[in-house]
Amino acid sequence: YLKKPLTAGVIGCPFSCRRKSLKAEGTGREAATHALNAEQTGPLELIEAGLLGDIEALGWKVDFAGADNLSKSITAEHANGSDPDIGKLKQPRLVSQVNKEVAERVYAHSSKGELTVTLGGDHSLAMATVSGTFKAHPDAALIWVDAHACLTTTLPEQDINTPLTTPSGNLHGCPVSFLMGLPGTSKEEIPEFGWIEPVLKAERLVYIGLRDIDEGERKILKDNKIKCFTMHHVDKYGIGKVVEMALEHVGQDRPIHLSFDVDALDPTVAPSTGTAVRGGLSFREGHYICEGTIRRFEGQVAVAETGRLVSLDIMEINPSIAAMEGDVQQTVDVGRSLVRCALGETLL
Ligand code: EXY
Ligand code: MN
Ligand code: MN
Ligand code: MN
Repeated sequence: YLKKPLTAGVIGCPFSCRRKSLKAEGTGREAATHALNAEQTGPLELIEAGLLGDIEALGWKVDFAGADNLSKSITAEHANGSDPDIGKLKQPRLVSQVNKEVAERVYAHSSKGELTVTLGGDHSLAMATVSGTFKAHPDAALIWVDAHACLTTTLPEQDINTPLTTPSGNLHGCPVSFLMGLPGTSKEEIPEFGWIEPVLKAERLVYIGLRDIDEGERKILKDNKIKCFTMHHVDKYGIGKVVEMALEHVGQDRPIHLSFDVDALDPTVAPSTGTAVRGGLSFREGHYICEGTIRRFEGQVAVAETGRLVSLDIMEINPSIAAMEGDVQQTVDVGRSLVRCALGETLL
């Protein structure tokens, strides 16, 4: 699926779906974390820490157009507040426009046979990365590594949308619903997201790391028979078996899109993230998932057979969260090493 010489198409996407004025709205830690400029420095920190050099050192070429601040340019258009909520959805037009732009960039890299590496920014960006990747690889499978299912949606009742099943209305909790075209996300119900095609079938999706699931999401997971390996299964079977079963479930011979939310990792491993949940993946369990999604490379990566991993998202690194000295550095370093493992560092 990847053209030689193996090339990583890197997209820095400094974006947060959360309202800029959140700080004014709340006082708790949650309110203090997701200010609009919060995740925006995530990609910049990864690049400045040396991620591109990491990738080149593994024998990959890098195609990187710069971590420009997408949301600043588009936010300006909504500076006059012409982006009222839809149901409980916050900043829907901003989130939709940023994602539409990023989807085009992801498709541009993926259609050139590059492994697209998208650096978030928050997980609402998966509306872009999955749309762009699956347009280039319609037979792809999606491995969603996260503490959260990101499956909330609006539930149409009579002729009005009831508020989102999500307690927060934040679009970082909704991308999978839109990508699956679940009830409440159609062009007729939410035209602002009309550009998103329902490219994701339930049998092509598998979750690893879930441990914080809303009531509405639990119902959707069950009704759609979506395969989930929660932290219970990781404990029960071990990560090696879980990755094997996950790949078995979605099909061993299709391209893989790995969407990795660093909050899937235990907060002691990746502390600088906006919606941390205790009891997550260990450092090695997280890295094993990245290693497991690519074929074993013959010798040096540069002469490797074409890999199966075609798209990788590293999402929800939030450098504005630093409860302890060193948290940001630790989380950024984890992001870099996950990318290195996904590109074959530990497969000799
Ligand atoms: N389900 C909760 C909500 O919708 O607000 C929490 C979502 C967190 C989503 C983060 C990105 O993974
Ligand atoms: Mn977020
Ligand atoms: Mn997520
Ligand atoms: Mn999450």
